[in-house]
Amino acid sequence: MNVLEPVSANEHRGFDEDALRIVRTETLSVTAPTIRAHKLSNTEISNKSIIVVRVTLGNGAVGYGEGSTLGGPRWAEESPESIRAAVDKYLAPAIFGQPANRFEMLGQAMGKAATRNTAARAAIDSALYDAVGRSLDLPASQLLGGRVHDGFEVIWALASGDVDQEIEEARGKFAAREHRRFKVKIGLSEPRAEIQRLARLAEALPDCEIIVDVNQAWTVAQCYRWIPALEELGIALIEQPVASGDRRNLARITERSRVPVMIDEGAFSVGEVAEAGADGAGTVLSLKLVKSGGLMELKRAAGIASAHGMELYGGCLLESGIGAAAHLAVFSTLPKLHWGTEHFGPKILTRDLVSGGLNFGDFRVECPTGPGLGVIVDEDHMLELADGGWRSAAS
Ligand code: MUC
Ligand code: MG
Repeated sequence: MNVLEPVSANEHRGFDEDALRIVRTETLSVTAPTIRAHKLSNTEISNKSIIVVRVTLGNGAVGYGEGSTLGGPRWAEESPESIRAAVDKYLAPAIFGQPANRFEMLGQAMGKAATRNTAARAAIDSALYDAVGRSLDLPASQLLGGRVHDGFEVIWALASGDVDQEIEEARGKFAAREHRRFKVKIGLSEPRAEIQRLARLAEALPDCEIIVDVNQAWTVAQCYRWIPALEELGIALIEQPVASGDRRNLARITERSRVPVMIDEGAFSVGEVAEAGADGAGTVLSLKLVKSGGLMELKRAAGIASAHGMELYGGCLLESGIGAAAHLAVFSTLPKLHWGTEHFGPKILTRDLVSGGLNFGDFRVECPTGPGLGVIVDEDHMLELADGGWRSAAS
């Protein structure tokens, strides 16, 4: 079907839903090395574990999705092993044989088959949008409401913990016009030492914006004591300072802080986002597929947060180009993404899993415009990094 050919009044082309039925779902476990150690308050990685999902439709179209984790089941409950098991054993069988274009219906079926397991569900959902988009010759963003934005300013994370290395890295990124906004991962050592590290960074990077991610490492008392110092340094945003389950205290901290506070690990489901919004637990929400469990659901989370007056931030979990493209498809359709995005993941890998379709430059990442997720997946490279080959899910 040529979508550019005009259709006369009353003519109905439709499309063959039968051809879009899911005939196969496979998983591949990939370990992709990173260019340097990436340290968070609760984990450190030098290799990124990724579960790639490949869905094949009756018409032969293939779509890819990515299940992301950081350091096993540490950033959240899911691990590469649990994602693969959930896809193979529960999620893929729940949607086998169904028309892949019924995204909402399949999302419901997956939600019934597995509670939470949002990274696994998002990986399949991304693959469905990719395969259906390729079948209809439409970008996934078109299936999500159509593009509002062509690209976004992209943030880079400084996370080696070695301030001299971080200054050199950031200066290099700035000079190359790749990044001028930096997220510093803190909570690695005592707050006083972190403030000194941040002061060095702020002094060395006068034309850059700095935000911090505490990844739940601070107590409420530490927040009260040290957030004023962050404010003095001109830090633009504080991400998830306290434990994810402690939304009440996050609300108290948000109320007291003059620096905006972002909720990340503390709000996964739309219900949690609604509660955070109603309680004032953060004035910014980090949007992530691993939290929402699907592309449309991510869009819903954005809508609910916006209705509560929260600003939106395009979060990541260091996804490769596959996962980054899935996020950008959604982000591109949002009325506003106030803080831009941090999808630097493809560039922290020594080599991305995609060989084309995703372009970075001039401090921005452009949203892919090709069919499906719009990226060219490098299967050969993925297989080189894979632990075994593709595994077929139960049907
Ligand atoms: C997180 O908590 O935001 C995203 C970027 C990064 O450096 O860590 C992740 C996880
Ligand atoms: Mg975070």
